Amino acid sequence: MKLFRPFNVVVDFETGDLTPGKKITRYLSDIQHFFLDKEKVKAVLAKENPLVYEVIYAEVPEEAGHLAHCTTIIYPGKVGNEFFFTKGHLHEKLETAEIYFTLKGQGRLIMASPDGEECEVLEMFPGSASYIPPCWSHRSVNVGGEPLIFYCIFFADAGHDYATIDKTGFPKVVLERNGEVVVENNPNW
Ligand code: S6P
Ligand code: ZN
Repeated sequence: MKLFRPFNVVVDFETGDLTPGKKITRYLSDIQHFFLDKEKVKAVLAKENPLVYEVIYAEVPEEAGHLAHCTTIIYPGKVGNEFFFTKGHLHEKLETAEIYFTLKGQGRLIMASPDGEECEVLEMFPGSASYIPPCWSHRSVNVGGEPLIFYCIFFADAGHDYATIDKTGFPKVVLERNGEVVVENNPNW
């Protein structure tokens, strides 16, 4: 049996950098179809294409038994009154759970059952360890004025199903109203 060697990565709690790691970037154009206000999205994109979030993965084989881990950095921003968020997904292996440990910033974690009948929204804040049980889709939202940074641990063979969320979005949206963070039903659900 070939042994996989133990290794460290180093996480910078201030910037979310994870070293050594592999970074992916998501710009507004990558997630534009999820935002409620299509005109506002168009107006922003006509001027710039802001970086919405980055994910930095430790390099672990995508095989059963391994634990994948990464940081996510969601930059502060809104389209209209809707806060920046991640695409969101289900795990292809539905029965795999995940943990998000928040290092910096303020957020909301929207989770839904596969049929969307059940939906829960947890607060994310420095020190919160949010448990995403098996079968819940998940999207995180930055509701603050600084980057939201969290560290995720999940089964390395979980896989990511983005297609379902692409079609449906999430049952709830997180908006700013009169300076307050509010969670409302998604009018397009
Ligand atoms: C992976 C885990 C996170 C997300 C990341 C970006 O299972 O839930 O690492 O991948 O927060 O979100 P998304 O929806 O673009 O993958
Ligand atoms: Zn996940």
